[in-house]
Amino acid sequence: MGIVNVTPDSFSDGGLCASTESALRHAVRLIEQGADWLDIGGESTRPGSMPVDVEEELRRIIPVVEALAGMGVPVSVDTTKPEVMRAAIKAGAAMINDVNALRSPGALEVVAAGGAAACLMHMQGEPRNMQINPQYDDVVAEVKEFLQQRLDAAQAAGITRERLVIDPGFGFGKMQEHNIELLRHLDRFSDLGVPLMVGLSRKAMLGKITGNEAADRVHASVAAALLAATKGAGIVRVHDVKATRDALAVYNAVNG
Ligand code: 9MG
Repeated sequence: MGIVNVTPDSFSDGGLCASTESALRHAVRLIEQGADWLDIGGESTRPGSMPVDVEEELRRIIPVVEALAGMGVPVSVDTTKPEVMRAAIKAGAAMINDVNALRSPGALEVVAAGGAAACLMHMQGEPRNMQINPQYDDVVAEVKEFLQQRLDAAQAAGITRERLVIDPGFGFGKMQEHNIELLRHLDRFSDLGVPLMVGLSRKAMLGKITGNEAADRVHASVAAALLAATKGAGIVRVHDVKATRDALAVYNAVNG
């Protein structure tokens, strides 16, 4: 899944696709490089970021979603707001990627009625405060328990299991030791019985390991995506599609 942030302030590519035209140019490049999905976002979720209002988020993403869906590209929309989810599904989005796991009032109902798929991600806190002292006794067990509860809530609201994906939410209310522990034990999420998505691309976790700035984390990101794939991730959300595709091709040639 290739990332298209239609924002002025995302952590590793802020401003790259701030207009509809530049977002579409970038999106087409990612498809040519082998992305199966594009994830379109109009609000940054980086630590410390502030929310944008519904109108601004719609203004940023809807023209991009309409154009890509019109070309037959599978589009996911990264949003936590039910109003944006509804408009995105109407514009052709096939999946809602919600870092808040459809916890906003009305979100479950909008996705259930719209017939889209949903990625339910774990986050402790919210982007503006999530990195202030996050705490866990057993991070893997607690993240799993949360995701199981959200899967149950989604199904109770009428979103069938085949439409659901889970994500442990690397960097969302987690210290370095929590991120490492989650990646080490990623295979334990497979017993939740739905596809697993991960986002590790260019994240601070990789900067802490390598000492590199965000723009210089491509190699670490590819290594992390590959490691995640070997531990059961079926969808990797990445900035660097070509490099990730090549690494996965080598892996798949050997492991089928
Ligand atoms: C929007 N966004 C940023 N990081 C993410 C991650 O790790 N997973 C998902 N599902 N979305 C993310």
